[in-house]
Amino acid sequence: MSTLNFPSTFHWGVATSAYQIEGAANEGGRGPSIWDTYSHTPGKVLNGDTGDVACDHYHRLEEDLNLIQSLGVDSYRFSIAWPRVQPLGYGAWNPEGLAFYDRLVDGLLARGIAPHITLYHWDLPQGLQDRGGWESRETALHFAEYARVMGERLGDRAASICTHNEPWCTAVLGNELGRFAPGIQDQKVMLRVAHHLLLSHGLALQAMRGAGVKAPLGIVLNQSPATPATDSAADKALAAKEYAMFVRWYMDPLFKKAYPEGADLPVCDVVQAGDMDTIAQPMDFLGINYYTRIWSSAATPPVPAPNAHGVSDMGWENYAQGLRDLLVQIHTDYTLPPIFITENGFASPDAVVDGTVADPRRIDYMRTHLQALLDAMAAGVNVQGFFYWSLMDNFEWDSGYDKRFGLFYVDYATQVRTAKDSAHWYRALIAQHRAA
Ligand code: IFM
Repeated sequence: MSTLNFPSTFHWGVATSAYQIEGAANEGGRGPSIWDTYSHTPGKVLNGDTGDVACDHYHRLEEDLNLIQSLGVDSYRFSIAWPRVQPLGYGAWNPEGLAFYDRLVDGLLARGIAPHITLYHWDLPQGLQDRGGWESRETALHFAEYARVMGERLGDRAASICTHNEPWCTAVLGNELGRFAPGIQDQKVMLRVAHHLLLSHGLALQAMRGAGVKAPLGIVLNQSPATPATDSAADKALAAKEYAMFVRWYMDPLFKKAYPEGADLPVCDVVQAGDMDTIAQPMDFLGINYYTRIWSSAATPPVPAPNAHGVSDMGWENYAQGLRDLLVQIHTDYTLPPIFITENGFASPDAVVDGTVADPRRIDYMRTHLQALLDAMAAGVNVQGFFYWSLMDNFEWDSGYDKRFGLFYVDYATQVRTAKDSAHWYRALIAQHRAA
């Protein structure tokens, strides 16, 4: 541990999202989201799991704030459930929902923890999906209004506000592959959704800045470098294409005002004059979520990834070097604001034995990824903080409760949280940096 020497100004945090932990799906005036609809559709989520109860965080707020504090982190990243504060996504606001996030933010501040807010972590109000969802330009306009209201309400107390978490997942997993809500399988819809997500980000930044919101504003993207499986021209071309579809499709509009060449995607038919200028608003920070790399093999059958450091319970290769490579690549390709690693984490089939949870592979994953982060910083990348995903085990989307990413084990039958060995390790690491 002592070899991980981060600057004293570095921020340490943990991350969650609303639908994955809050529960109380039908309480406190919350409206339905697309994830309520999707998870209640038979066959969509493993074991028929839903976020109805999840970690019951809505009712256990104080206990969970104490858990966060017990780690010694200075930062907590969470998302606001749009349908909890505005049940339909347009029209009336819900005072009870707004009050919940006031309590969350104030509870963090009272414990000396900086609130990092995500406005959209995939739980679109069903009322907006019924009007076309992100395929409709109207949704981007509603999002900007939602951002303005939340910015005015919480912006004075937030350490940062991010518009979207991982728009690639919303667009591709939700609207092209149909694996996530709303479960659409249509590439044209995916392209419209991706564009409206980016547009809504730009409109939201304009709206918040116009309203005088002082909190730093940005977006969170999931990114991976793409490694060609061999030196063949076909594998190299595939890697370039996959990187363009996954990373550049979002980065180029945000930082270069254009969609990239080489992504092998049809022209998006909803781009209007001025949109690319709107999207490319200056940002105060960029959040990067990193889990693994893309392994690009054009062969049939594909050349398997080496997986020298094993795979997580998600089947994702443990490849820490990819974090360094990715950061150095985007630092070279774009003029970037300060970066936060807004998610990085490892799923393993944990179990409580005699009151403890041994998770050495998660600790190894964290240690090697933090070392890779230091390597990127040594190469000149401006990274200001790290958020482990996730504070506690939670609803892992189409995998339901089957996958455990948490530093705290959650027994869903009793809602008892148990610190895993990784929680103790992270706490010690942070304490060591504070002491130094
Ligand atoms: O649980 C998710 C999170 O909601 C978004 N980023 C990836 C995590 C692990 O799959």
